[in-house]
Amino acid sequence: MARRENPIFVTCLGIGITCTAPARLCFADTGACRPVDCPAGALDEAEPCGKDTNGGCNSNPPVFTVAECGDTVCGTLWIEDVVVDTDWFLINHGGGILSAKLFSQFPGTCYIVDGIDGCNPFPVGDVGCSENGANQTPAGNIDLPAGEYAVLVKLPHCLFDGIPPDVLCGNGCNDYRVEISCCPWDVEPMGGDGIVGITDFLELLAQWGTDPGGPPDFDGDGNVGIVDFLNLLANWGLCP
Ligand SMILES: [Ca+2]
Ligand SMILES: [Ca+2]
Ligand SMILES: [Ca+2]
Ligand SMILES: [Ca+2]
Repeated sequence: MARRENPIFVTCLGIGITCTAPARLCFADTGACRPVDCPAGALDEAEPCGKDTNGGCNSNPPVFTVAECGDTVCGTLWIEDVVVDTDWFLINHGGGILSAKLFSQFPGTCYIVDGIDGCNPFPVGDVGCSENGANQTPAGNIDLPAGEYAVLVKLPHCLFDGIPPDVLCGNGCNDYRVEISCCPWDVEPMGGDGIVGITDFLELLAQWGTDPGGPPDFDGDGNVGIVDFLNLLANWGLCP
């Protein structure tokens, strides 16, 4: 259980991170949170709102929800009084690209975390951001050696500055979905189908010349172009 005033990964990991998420809840802007779809076959976080049974390196002893590449996980995140929920999904990664895409009702952040063995955690790759039910930036998207990593979902540090809005359970703004992928070229259909093929190529064409803030801008240069096309071609076929 992480305490708001000194939670290991709530303060440390958030410092210096700029998400476009406003420092208040989405429903403060719109009057209602946009729903987040949870597709059939998704993994349930198996942690009721108000509990923290997968607090990872914020818990003693550390405790994780086990997930794997290709999993979509549906869960909730909450704050109450001085306690904040952090959700840690343990991935036994076979090596290669690892990324996670968060879709949350609240302004949320997502990280690929290394140093899980012994719990000296540090983030690797890009910081993922999400709000109003939409993904802004995928987390990680980085080539990693085989080993244990965690996908961490938490509220951004900006929520702890000024007046912290309580993401109380039952306010209808707690839901999220996180898509864990070791195959960023598999962008279509949503969540991937395990194959890099023609539909993924068509999606790349549809986004040609744009900056989607993630795949299919595979090299992260802020533009979908020829390098991304060659990247996709090089990974044509079944996902690893
Ligand atoms: Ca949770
Ligand atoms: Ca948790
Ligand atoms: Ca595909
Ligand atoms: Ca690019």
